[in-house]
Amino acid sequence: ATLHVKSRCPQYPGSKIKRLPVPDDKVDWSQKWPQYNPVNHTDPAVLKKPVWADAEIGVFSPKFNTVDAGVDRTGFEGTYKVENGKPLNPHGRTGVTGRGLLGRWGPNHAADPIVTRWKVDAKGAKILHSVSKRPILQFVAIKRKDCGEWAIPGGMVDPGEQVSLTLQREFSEEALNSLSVVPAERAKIHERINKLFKSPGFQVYKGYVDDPRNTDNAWMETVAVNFHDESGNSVSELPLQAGDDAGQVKWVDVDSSFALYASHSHFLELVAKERKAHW
Ligand code: RP5
Ligand code: MG
Ligand code: MG
Repeated sequence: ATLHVKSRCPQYPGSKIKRLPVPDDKVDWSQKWPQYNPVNHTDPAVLKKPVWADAEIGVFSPKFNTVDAGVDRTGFEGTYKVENGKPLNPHGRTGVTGRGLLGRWGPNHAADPIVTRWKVDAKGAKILHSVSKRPILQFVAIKRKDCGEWAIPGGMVDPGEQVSLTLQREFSEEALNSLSVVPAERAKIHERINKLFKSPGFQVYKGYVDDPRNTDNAWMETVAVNFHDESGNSVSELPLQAGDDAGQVKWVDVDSSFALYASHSHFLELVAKERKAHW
């Protein structure tokens, strides 16, 4: 696995907190660092104990590496260590302890729907990239309100929720603004995209996400799934409208030079390879 980088970003998001800088050779927990003294930070919004957040360790001792009271605390990359009652980030040090902006101790599970189509000309013919000579994929991207970065319209899996539902729900909320329409409209959106999301999709990735919110004790994990509109007549015909934690939404050409949030660029690279598209 590659070293996490965004999980060591100097400025912790949504705060004035600066992470303790962790050099590459000290990321792995197996490297001795007796003086390691990270900053402890849990966002006030998390400490307020909203439904999506755990309580502080001490008053609360969840069972890690298992499904505990409906909350999936298993890691996608195997058993993670727990030290002094707190789970340890399986990808190593981040320079911050506590949960930061994340609600759960240990893994915080998300799902990322990667909706794609081919870039076509006015006659409907695939456009080939001038350099790679490969057809160009486009995917639905949202601009995150929290950091202004472009991203896949993903979101957290609710306790007990099927990942297939999270994928469709988050796409509807963030890229189609389903939360802001009357129930009858929502049902229509649901009906229109059901067909695309009913297909099993291509599972692109399942594991750790190098997310800037990660800490030594809390981190993001995701299942990224590609839903491809081959003929360009299903989702492609729906009007995109940003909603919930998305500020903007648009079709973006899949290309290695387009910067994306967390490890999302890596997921798109896997999609491009699979579909023999330009990268
Ligand atoms: C990333 O955070 C995941 O890949 C997913 O896209 C996202 C989920 O968090 P929210 O969008 O709910 O903030 O790590
Ligand atoms: Mg969301
Ligand atoms: Mg989201």
